[in-house]
Amino acid sequence: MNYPFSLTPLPYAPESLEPSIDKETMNIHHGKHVQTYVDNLNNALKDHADYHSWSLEKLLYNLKSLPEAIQPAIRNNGGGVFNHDLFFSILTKGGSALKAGSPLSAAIEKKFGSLENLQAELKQAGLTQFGSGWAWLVSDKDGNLSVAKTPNQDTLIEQNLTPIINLDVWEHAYYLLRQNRRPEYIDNFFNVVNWEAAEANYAKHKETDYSKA
Ligand code: MN3
Repeated sequence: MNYPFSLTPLPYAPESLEPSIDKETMNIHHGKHVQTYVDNLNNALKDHADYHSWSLEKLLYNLKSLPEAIQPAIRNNGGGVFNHDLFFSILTKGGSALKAGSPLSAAIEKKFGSLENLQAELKQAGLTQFGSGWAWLVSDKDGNLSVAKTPNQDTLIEQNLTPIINLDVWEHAYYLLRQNRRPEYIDNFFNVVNWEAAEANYAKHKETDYSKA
């Protein structure tokens, strides 16, 4: 995917994550917030034809080599597009189970002891991200997992980490249904995580190299 970027369609109906995440939140989150990131990303690149062939990952990995005038817009809006494409792709109606004995399941047990422990750590990362941002489960090249958090729409692309799942803790992700109750939103998020998609993301950890994006 390169310029002009477009909004990735939701891979399911906006109501399908109910009651964990409501239809109206999904419609506004995807159709308004993410659309705005897409539009602002394209606007920032409009007069910079040199970068029109660059993928989103390449733009984000090489952020510091871009013209200074467009760096903040690419960081915020390019990051916004990347983060949300992942986020919506790792959710599914009713959630899907982590397969016992799978490579991801084994890596989670090795690092966290159990899926419950991992979820507790992700929840803690999401709760302690002050203001807006994201909590992440990521893998390094050797398949070692870790939990991370990023402010705003920052990504972990510059660190060359493979994202497995991410959790949006911006208020726009939950405020309509849950107001200030971020812990309740995070608990509900875990009900709709698509662990099959997470497994597919984990399978890419050896080949992830954003320097070649
Ligand atoms: Mn969001």
